[in-house]
This record gives sequence, C-alpha cells and structure tokens, in this order.
Amino acid sequence: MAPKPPSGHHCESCALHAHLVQMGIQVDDWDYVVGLAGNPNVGKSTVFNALTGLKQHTGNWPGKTVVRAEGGFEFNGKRYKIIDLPGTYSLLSASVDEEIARDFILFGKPDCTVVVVDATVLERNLNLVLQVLEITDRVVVCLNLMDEARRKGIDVDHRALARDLGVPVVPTAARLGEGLGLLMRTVAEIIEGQTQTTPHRITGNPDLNRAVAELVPLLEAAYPGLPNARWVAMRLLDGDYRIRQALESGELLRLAGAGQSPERKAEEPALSLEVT
Ligand SMILES: Nc1nc2c(ncn2[C@@H]2O[C@H](COP(=O)(O)OP(=O)(O)OP(=O)(O)O)[C@@H](O)[C@H]2O)c(=O)[nH]1
Ligand SMILES: [Mg+2]
Repeated sequence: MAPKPPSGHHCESCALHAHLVQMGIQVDDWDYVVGLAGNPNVGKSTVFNALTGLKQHTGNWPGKTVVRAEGGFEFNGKRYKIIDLPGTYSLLSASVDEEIARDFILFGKPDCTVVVVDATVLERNLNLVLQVLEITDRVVVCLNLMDEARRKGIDVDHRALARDLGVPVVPTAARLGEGLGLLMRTVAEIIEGQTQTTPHRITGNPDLNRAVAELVPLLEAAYPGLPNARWVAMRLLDGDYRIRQALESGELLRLAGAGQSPERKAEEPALSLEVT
C-alpha cells in the first residue's frame, strides 16, 4: 500500500513549518497560550524574547494602534504561544493599554498568565498582581530584576510572597537568563494541574460581600456565558462606567465569545444596572 501523503504542515520536523517559524510567521498550532502582563519597564519583553528567540510575530491588536507581539516556543514537548501584553499599572480600563491587557486576561482565556514584577519596587507592582488574581487563578508571578535587587541590597522573601499571594513566585533575572527554566516549569505545572493555587482575593466587608453575592446570580442569569461574573460585579459596584457600558452594549459577551441565544438577543436590556 502506498504511504499516505502528509496532511497539513503541523509536524515540528517539517521543513516548511520550521522555515515559517524562523521567519517569524505566525503558525497557529499551539497546545497552550500564556499571557505576559506587568507594569511598564519590568522586563516583560526581555522574558518574551528570551523564551521565544526568533519565533516572534508582531502586529496590532485588532482595531487598536497598540503593538501586539506574540511568539512561540516548545517546552517539555508542548508548544506554547506567548503574548507580550502592554505594560500597565492596573486593569481598570483607564487607558487603551489597560483595556487590552484586561480583555486578554479576562476573555482571551490564556492557560496561564505570568505577571512580571520588579523586585526592586515590589509594592508598586503588587496592585496589578492583585487585580490579575481577582480575574484568574492560573497565575505565576515572575519576580524579575533580582540581580538589580541583589545589587541594591534588597532581599525579597519570595516564599512568603508566594504564600501570601497564593500563587507561585519565581525569582528571575531575565536579562541574564536566570530563572527562566524554573519559570516555564512552574507555568507548565499550573497548566497541567500539578500545582494548585489559592489566589488572594479581596474579602471585603460584609456589605460588599452581600452585594456581590446578590449581583452575581443576576448577572449570570441575564448574561449567560459571562466569564467571571464576580469580577464584573465588583467592577460594577465600584462604579466602573466602561465595564457597565461594555456589559450593556454586549461588548463583554462578544469578547467572551459567549454568544447570546436568539431569544436573548430580542430582549433589551436583560438587567437594569442601577445598583444602589
Ligand atoms: N538588570 C536587569 N535588567 C533587566 C532585567 N530584565 C529586563 N531588564 C532591562 O530592563 C529594561 C526594560 O526591559 P523590557 O523587557 O523592555 O521591559 P518591558 O516590561 O517589556 O517594558 P515595556 O514594554 O515598556 O512596558 C531593559 O533595559 C532590559 O534590558 C533583569 O532581570 N535585570
Ligand atoms: Mg515590552
């Protein structure tokens, strides 16, 4: 019997695939997607470059003038696609960059989000980490610039930090290539379920908790498929106008790819958001 011709170009040993990847051309064949978040200037792109080498592709975020860099690499036999998100101090949609990072983490459904933080100014960076932890539990903190911290005599207790945050913290010096192997092992363990996380979440006061508990089922009923209704509820209670607008216009659901049933489409709007 004659051998079957190869179907597609997905095999790693295939010369065409290797060539495309080398040229930085996007080859959409990945096992896992990882988002790289962090404050500006903390070394996200350095981590990204170290992991992806030449296997990069840049373009714009759809409909935005913000540059989007994505790249691929292999680790332990799995293919990873990694997205270098814009540097942001928060995810509260105060700017296009923040919106992009937020939407990607919330709706891009990365298998893991790596939050790169600057070990020399940790407190300033924790705001974003805590916000990411509110959205997803698949998080690894990359405690970068450890060489700078050492030089400045700053000693960060990364184990205590990991305990307090409830997610793994991996010290790195990305410019020197230090710690990146452990970073990827940790990401793989989160994705494959060998490491469980218990992300630190705002517990709030009883009033807030009651309001969130009341609002979540209403949101879930009114917007089936809405991911992370708890986070959306908290943003609404915080008076986040953009989130409210995005919810009411259907933008959030569109981003989530949830799609509405035809009956739901006919009704308008499903839930009044006059939260008092
Ligand atoms: N000493 C030291 N420098 C680093 C390390 N990682 C990154 N840098 C340097 O820090 C600067 C900023 O790094 P980038 O990778 O561009 O940071 P970024 O987070 O992508 O920055 P934005 O995209 O502007 O938000 C560069 O000069 C890097 O060489 C590190 O671990 N140690
Ligand atoms: Mg960068």
